[in-house]
Amino acid sequence: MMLNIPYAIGDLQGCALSLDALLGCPELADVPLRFVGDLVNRGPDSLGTLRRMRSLGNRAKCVLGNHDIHLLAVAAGVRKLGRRDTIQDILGAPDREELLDWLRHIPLAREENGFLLVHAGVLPQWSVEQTLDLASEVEKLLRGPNWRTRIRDIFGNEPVRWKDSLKGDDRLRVIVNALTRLRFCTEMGDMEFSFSGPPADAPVNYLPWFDVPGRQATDATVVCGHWSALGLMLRPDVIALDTGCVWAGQLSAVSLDVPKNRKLVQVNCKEEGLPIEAKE
Ligand SMILES: [Mn+2]
Repeated sequence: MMLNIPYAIGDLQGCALSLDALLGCPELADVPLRFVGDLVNRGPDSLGTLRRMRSLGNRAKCVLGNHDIHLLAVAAGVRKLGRRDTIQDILGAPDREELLDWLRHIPLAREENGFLLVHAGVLPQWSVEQTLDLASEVEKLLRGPNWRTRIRDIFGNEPVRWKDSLKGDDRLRVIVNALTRLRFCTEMGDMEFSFSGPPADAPVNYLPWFDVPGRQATDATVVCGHWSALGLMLRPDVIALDTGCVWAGQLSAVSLDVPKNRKLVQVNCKEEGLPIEAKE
């Protein structure tokens, strides 16, 4: 029997109809599925998306995105709903607690066959091994008995620079921010969170995290989403998959194979009435 190669899928953000359409493509029949996070928010059906994801069982494996962690924090009562949030349906659902428990057990990084999945990025100082170890420090907090109070402490933009000697909440905040929010950093790895535009418009002295010279985690291909203004990027060392489905773009899937054999499958957004290219 042929082993099916997994497909990695970009940011869903509550676009359940687009997920249905993508999973209906013949190339994706019976293949393992890997999701780069931001399953919920901004789109019209966050609840339906989470229920579908959970029902995929072991066929689908994910990493957490910033919107997924925001949902957990709102549910825990430590963050307020934003004006543009569309996660209220989950908060009021009869199966809310099962969905939240399922969500908070999803890791922030996964390694599989030479691919490293994260939602946003990997700091230039981090190896693949260190990235997985650091992710597990946050996973422990989210899976722990006090997650509802502790999750408050992993929000915030500071500190912007990683040091191995960081301790406590500062340490966890840098880990969460790199893995779930990073787009641009300096050559020293200082992170920037205010600008979400394309690489060509990078703020002075900042560059995309994956273009920092001497980046350590190059023995795996990093697979990520989070950056719709970057869009689809297929390089030997990085696969970026956020093609702005929730901004009336596409939902994209790429087979996790050697570069020359990678297959791309895309569906146009199936959701009605979404703002076009209102990128964030
Ligand atoms: Mn994101």
